[in-house]
Amino acid sequence: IPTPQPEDKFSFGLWTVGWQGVDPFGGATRPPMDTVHALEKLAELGAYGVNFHDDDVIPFGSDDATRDKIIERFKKGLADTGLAVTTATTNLFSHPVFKAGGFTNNNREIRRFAIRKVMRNIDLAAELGAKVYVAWGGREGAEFGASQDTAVALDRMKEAFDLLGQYVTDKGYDLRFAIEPKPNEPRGDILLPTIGHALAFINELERPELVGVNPEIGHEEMAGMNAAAGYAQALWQGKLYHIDLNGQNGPKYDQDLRFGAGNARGAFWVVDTLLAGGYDGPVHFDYKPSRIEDENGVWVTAAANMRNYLILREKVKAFRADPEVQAALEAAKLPELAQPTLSAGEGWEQFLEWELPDPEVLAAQGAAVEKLDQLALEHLYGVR
Ligand code: GLT
Ligand code: MN
Ligand code: MN
Ligand code: MN
Repeated sequence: IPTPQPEDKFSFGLWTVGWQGVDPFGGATRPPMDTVHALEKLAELGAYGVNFHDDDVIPFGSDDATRDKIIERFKKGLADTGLAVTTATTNLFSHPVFKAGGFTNNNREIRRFAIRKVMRNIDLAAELGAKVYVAWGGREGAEFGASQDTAVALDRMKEAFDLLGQYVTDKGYDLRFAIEPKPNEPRGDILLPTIGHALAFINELERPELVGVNPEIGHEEMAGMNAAAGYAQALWQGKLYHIDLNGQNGPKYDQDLRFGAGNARGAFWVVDTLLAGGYDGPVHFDYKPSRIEDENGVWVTAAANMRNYLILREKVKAFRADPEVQAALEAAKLPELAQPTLSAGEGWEQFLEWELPDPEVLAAQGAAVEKLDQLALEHLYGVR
């Protein structure tokens, strides 16, 4: 198994390794982690870059002088470790002011406060060289039917993204937004719950080219969706601007397991999809080291994310290069799907002249996909 290289572009949210283990039933199980210490450890393990919320680096409410000092120290940490800032984002969910949302809060002052918080961190993100700005609207949702007017909330969501698109354009920042869908948690229901909702929303924006998606494997699986298929559609639409890799075991609370744990077969297909689709952005992990681990356990999981990606990448490449797999793909008619359904120059008139085949004969043919899937499993299980 190869070791992590800069060209692998592995990146981590600072909130991942820094997670203190607070859950709805218990408080922190680990002390706060110094950000520069996190940079040093991640660099040592072979990471390429980091992603951060404003509040991960600069505690909420810091005065300007404190903020400047913290940023200077953080920049020095980046320079000393050589880590890139691939991505940045805004915390619009922890402080109680955002308890009922940021961009779509019914309270106009809170909406205005939220957008200003984002603009301020966009300036820092651009200064640090981030190319992607993630927007996870975890508190943009509701638990009660009448408490949120979904259509009007979407108007406000659009207003926020249009304003931010105007802002980065006027400032000349080389920064694109990536909306992160999630079906629920912490809100009962969250706006833009799936990749599909987000892609459709983006089409309604003033500058759709500035906005793509940041799908998280676990969030798709929480909704019972096939994450790889979602990534594939985002790639097909030219909208996969960022990825949050992690692990999940089916539809339940957001587990944020290290990548490769949880649904391992789903992870295999996600890597296959990313390679096939030519995804070349940061390979970013968004997970939570188990709260029953100490700091040593944190670094075990950080390394394991990258190692599992590299293991799966080897397996996917071996699967695709296997002559038996290629024959099985042929037998399952994958190349035939790549042929347009109508022939060159064939319009509907000519098409109507085509003599219909016997559907009973067509129905009797097997799809030959079990063999193909078994070969994939055998690669994954390590016996081929
Ligand atoms: C938070 C959330 C993640 C998002 C992050 C970006 S923060 O941990 O659960 O899925 O990617 O705001
Ligand atoms: Mn998650
Ligand atoms: Mn998360
Ligand atoms: Mn995420």
